Amino acid sequence: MTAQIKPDFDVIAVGAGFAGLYLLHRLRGLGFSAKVLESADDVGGTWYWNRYPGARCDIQSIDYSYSFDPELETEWQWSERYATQPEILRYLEHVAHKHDLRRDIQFSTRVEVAKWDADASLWHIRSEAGEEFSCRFYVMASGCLSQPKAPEIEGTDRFHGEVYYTSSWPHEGVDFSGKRVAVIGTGSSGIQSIPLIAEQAQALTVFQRTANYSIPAHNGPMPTEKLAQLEGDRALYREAARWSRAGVPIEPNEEGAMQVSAEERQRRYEAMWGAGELLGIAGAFSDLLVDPVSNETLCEFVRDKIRATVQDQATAELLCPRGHFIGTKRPCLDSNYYQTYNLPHVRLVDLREHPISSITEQGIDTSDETFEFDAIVYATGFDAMTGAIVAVDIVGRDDLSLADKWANGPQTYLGLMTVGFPNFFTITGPGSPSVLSNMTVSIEQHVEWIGDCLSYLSSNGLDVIEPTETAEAGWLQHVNDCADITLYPRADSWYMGANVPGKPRVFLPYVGGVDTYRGACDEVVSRDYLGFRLQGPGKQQCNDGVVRRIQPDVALVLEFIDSLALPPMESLSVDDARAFSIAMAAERPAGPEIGEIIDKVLPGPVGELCYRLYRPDTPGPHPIVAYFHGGGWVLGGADSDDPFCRDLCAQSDSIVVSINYRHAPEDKFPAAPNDGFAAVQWIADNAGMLGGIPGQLAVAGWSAGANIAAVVCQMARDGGGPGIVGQLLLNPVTDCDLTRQSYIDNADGFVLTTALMQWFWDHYADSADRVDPRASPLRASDLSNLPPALVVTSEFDPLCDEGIAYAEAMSNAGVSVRHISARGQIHTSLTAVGVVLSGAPVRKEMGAALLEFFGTAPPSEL
Ligand code: N01
Repeated sequence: MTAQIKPDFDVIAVGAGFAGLYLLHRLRGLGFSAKVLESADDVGGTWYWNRYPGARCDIQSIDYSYSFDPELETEWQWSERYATQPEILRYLEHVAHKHDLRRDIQFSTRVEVAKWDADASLWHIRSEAGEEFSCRFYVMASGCLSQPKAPEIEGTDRFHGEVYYTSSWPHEGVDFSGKRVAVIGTGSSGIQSIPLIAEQAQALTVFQRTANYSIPAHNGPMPTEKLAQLEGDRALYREAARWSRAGVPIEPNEEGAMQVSAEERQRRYEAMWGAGELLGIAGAFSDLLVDPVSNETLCEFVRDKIRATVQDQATAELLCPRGHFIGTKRPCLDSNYYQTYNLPHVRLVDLREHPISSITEQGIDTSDETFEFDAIVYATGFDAMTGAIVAVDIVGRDDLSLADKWANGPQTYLGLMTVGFPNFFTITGPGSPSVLSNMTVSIEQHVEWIGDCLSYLSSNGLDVIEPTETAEAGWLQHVNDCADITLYPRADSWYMGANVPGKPRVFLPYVGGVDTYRGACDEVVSRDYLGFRLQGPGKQQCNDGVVRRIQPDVALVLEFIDSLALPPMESLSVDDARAFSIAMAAERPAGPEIGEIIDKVLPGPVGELCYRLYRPDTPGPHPIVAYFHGGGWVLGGADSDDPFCRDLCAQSDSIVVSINYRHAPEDKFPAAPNDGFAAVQWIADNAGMLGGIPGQLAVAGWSAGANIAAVVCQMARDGGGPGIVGQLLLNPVTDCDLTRQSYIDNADGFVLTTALMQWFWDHYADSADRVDPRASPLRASDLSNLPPALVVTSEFDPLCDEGIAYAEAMSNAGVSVRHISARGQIHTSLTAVGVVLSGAPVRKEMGAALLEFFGTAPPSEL
């Protein structure tokens, strides 16, 4: 495909808000010809349209500012901590004027169709008025919250009074003095406007469908401390924002809400309430957006504040949000919102109890009341993130329409591009941090990435770029992986598309963080535009692949471990390695509460063996799982696997007996399997005494422990018992061959390294012994008649291939085997209970498999 025809412009962008303005400036600077098409008659985007009373930013003004122009930084002074809409609009007008941007913006022009011309490698754009343009690259800089959603209320066109939408407020303003006013909707727009409308109106009735969490803004002059921080070193401050979690430089909190006392929690929440920072809400503790119990503590704190503010307790209760976790619908920042309900002329109507049946000529009818109004204000929100994009009929390769492609939810690579639509970019598109971040920081990042990309193409004789299917599917998976470990998907929010009837329910933005996201975008570039197909006259290049394959929480653990700059375990003495692993284990969350934990001893082949018994809190007797801990036959003990054993006990409603077999190098092979076999025999013989059900015995193990569990099954088969109903093998060591592909692919960087595995084997077994099936169970000449097995392998584990090989070999020998391949997990992550949340579904499946071994159906809540 070659570009023969010269288009009207290198780039056409839709929208003259924060994104379009900077894009235009940036592209000009890079030498591209660019045109912005804007439906309004001036610049401003969202700040042009949303002129309702009380409209302000809710990220502090100095953060909600461009950083690309150092001069602008000092010449523009914000008058308030949270700037009003008129001031932000003046700011954007100033930027447009200063950089002479208006000359390349065509106003009052709504784009209707954009069509890719594959033969000419360019986009044809048509406006509503029928005007046509062509361009090489087409960019939607149309904003995430710019396509108003229809109110979806019966009879909206019948009302004879005044009608206003917060999303397109009259420029001349509205005087509500002496009027009876209705406001429908209590999201950010409603919550910001209600106090000011109440100041004017003779009577105000607020129709609330879902109560929202809001905290006071404590607006005022710019805080001097914050200003000093910025002015101390502007470049440093802005760079810190670029590499922060949400686009504002705030130190992340590493502590969970339940890790501190109730008094300390209250103190932190009071501080958060006093600070008036939207990002401070979820930032009060590290786990508020992932842990329901922690989150509920903050929900209740806010409800108490509402009860303390609103005098009428019935109204206060209606204003108390329920049914969604704080932060999972976008929370609000307000000025006197709850106080407004103490005014005698303000009334709240709960639409859950009294739904609107119709808008009438005179007002609003609910299921049991008729209201008359002079004006109705709709603050009913937007078709967020995708609405404005698919509002244009965008047609890509092979006549593919974007609306069709995204019918089941948007698919993008990095939230920047989408397969089938070459040379088409979205700024802050779905799948990027966008609405979960300080928009200005995310906008600047996208503009700069796109500018750099176009420069790269032009300087390399390339003119077409499009992501690959692999890269896009991988990114979508990553976006979902990030969302799935949070509470976000549980809420009916616009983040989930749930506010628009018929819109697919998918999590739209990227919740992995601005910093992580920027890292991914940079990495894509540094790896020769990984996941993009680039073409030019007579040439093309493509380094296909997926930029983020590790589960996001596993990646955080790896980052943390990296930051400790530890010496490799295999460089330590055995004693030091043991001391280190004990110290690491002490830092973890404890795991779930269960009925009882007992430490005792049982007779081993050459002396007593310690065991730890975990009993569920349900009435017994229970089946028993004999468990063998991991640690390469050298490290570990009951403590090392304690959280995982608790979890296994809770998930499987079974007694777990964790056996502390003898360790190498003091006791080399075959001490461990001999101990394991003896212990399992003893447990089978003493099941009743342990509170177990005789005959209901399974074995389980992780890593070297799974090796012992597998070997015990073979020994029990060959030794005539005891009967074992199932084997759960998590990342098992099954063979001494360290040359399999997974040893090469995952040799380093995922905690268990190939070198460390070599170290374990060297301590455990002499070369001649390693091929013994009691060390390498995969080498057994007969794998038939073994208990049913669940084999779990982790994608980024040197042991992955030998686990799969064992599962296949058993299956080929007629054993009933299920294999779970844990995507994005490493050797140590599935046992990291309470840390690696993405492992929870696999842990649940392990519990369910044990129940199945015991012939018990998994409880429905599992
Ligand atoms: O819209 P929303 P918004 N009958 O969707 C209700 C940004 N923003 O314009 O929750 C009755 O949040 C709906 O009820 P429910 C910010 O990101 C920023 O307020 O669907 N009620 C909800 O209460 C924000 O999140 C600022 O049950 C109906 C409300 O209308 C986003 O824009 C300021 C209804 C809509 O709330 C959107 O905010 C303003 C119906 N048929 C906005 N349909 C800043 O401060 C909808 N509702 C920067």
